[in-house]
Amino acid sequence: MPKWPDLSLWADGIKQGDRAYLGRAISLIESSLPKDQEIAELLFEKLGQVKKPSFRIGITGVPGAGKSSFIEQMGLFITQNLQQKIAVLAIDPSSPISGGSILGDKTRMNDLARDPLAFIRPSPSRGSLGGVAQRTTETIRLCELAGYDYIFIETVGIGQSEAVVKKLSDLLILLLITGAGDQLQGIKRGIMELADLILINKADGENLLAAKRAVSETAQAVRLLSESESGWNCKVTHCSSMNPRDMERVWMMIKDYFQFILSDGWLQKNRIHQSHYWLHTHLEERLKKDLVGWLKTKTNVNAFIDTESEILEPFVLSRKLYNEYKKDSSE
Ligand SMILES: Nc1nc2c(ncn2[C@@H]2O[C@H](COP(=O)(O)OP(=O)(O)OP(=O)(O)O)[C@@H](O)[C@H]2O)c(=O)[nH]1
Ligand SMILES: [Mg+2]
Repeated sequence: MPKWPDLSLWADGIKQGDRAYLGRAISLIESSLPKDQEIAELLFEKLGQVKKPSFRIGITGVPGAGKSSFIEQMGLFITQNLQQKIAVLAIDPSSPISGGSILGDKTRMNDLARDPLAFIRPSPSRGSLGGVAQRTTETIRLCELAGYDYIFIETVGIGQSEAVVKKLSDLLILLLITGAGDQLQGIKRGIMELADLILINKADGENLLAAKRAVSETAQAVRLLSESESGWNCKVTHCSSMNPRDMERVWMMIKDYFQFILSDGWLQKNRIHQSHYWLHTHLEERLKKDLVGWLKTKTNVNAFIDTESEILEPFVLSRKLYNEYKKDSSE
């Protein structure tokens, strides 16, 4: 990466939809080097506001539920039938080392990756869930500035990332498969409350009947849940990524949902809520970094702990240290 890139060139490239510039800008965002962060901030200033409306779709479900396959087929449906652009991102809270399986061996989204209207970005490979998700908010914005109409965000791993992806998306789709085991029931309930659309997936071949049965059971369970903030009633249907007709049918449901949240103003309202949430998260992160950095410079902290005759309550000790930190920062 050049020391100080020509940001006007980068900004123009991104706005013209140049995927190479987009990729480079995302790497900049994901970098934890202070210098890169500074450049990224300047780049955002140059880029200005997103002009084109976009839709953000989170996809969650147990490992192997068929998320990547669904995104690929739905993505191809959108690019081929609607000639609109789609970007695919991933959130991976679970494996900072291996990264997500969005580009795993099983499903590389080969066909979609070759589509000039699609952009696929593997999951960020580093950091905490909060940190990764924060970068994802900026990555989404970059994709929108580059003119992508639909942004798909695939979660990798289950149990931690759904609440975060909910905060990143306008629509959350949950993929379930029949016979996935009862141990998931507890988790499922919590996630079902967040979902706007539930797909009983892999509804093909011998599995079709069982999937259709699961649709009515799940629809009953959903009716018992409390009403969503948007006022939308979660819909349940069966789906197979191997069946192009299912893509069309599910697409119509996605469209209905967006029409609903656009007409009652929820899309905008929710995005404002989400921005507030991420603003707070960014501020907390900055403060935390600052405080942790300060603590590292305080070689006497351990001595401070050791010299106390009694072990101090962490609560009390943290207050003492925090006061000292505030005193140091105001000097
Ligand atoms: N029969 C059938 N198989 C499917 C369908 N969708 C996906 N699969 C298969 O299920 C396996 C997992 O699919 P993926 O799309 O990788 O699932 P995923 O949820 O993205 O998996 P992870 O990212 O590893 O959590 C692959 O072998 C797919 O070929 C479907 O609609 N029907
Ligand atoms: Mg996947």
